Amino acid sequence: MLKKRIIPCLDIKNGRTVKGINFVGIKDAGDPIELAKKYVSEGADELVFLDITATIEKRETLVELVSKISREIDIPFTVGGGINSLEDAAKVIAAGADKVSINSSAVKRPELISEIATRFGSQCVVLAIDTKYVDGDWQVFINGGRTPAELETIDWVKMAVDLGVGEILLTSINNDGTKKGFALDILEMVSKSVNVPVIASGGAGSMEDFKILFTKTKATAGLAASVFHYGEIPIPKLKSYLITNKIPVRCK
Ligand code: 0VR
Repeated sequence: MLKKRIIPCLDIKNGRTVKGINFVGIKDAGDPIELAKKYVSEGADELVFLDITATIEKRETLVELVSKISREIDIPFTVGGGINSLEDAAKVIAAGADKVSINSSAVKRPELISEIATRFGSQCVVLAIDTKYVDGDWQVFINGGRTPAELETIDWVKMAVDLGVGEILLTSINNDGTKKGFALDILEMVSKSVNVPVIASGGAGSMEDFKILFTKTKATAGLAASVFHYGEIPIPKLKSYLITNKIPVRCK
């Protein structure tokens, strides 16, 4: 079985790592470069950097910070936030990102997925989807979780894979920051319906949440922010726990 990946996420606002709950109540969570170095030393499998204000403030992703972090790490590095064009993607990749994550811009212009995949390969294109359970359905939201896209999550996932996306990063807004566990139902539906890797995001609160994620869904990676930034779950301890529970992960 493919080894499962443990991925810390650095949500960035004004050059600092931040964290909130349900995408609001954003608080400082530390220096992104120090956190990136810590996660590499602890054995994180990948790192995700998400400039959460880029789309709203229409600012380009912080290329400078991307370049600094990419010099400090030797694990796959995905960068998202405010990537609105092939040119934005090229800039971020030139600065050291291995993959780009696109969210609002892909909903507004789906052909951007194919443009980046054609230029850099599908393995470079991560589609970030922020999903919220509303009126009995998992709906896609854009612009930092503020605007409903009038799109069902499962439909959008299938469309994106047909357009050449290489990986899905699915964040549940309902679960974000709550530490109540991942949104298993939508993650199971999505990971069963596509043949690209699905990264689960939003709600991780315990080591057991990761075990349940990997046993109940086909998600190939568990992403977390709160529990890692606040030191509640050390990555080495999580990986030993998963191995004890017969879940394959890479160990340093
Ligand atoms: P935890 O639940 O703390 O592990 O958070 C995982 C994940 O939800 C966050 O890293 C991040 O994707 C939340 N995203 C956004 C945002 C948070 C605030 C504002 C905007 C966004 O656009 O993704």
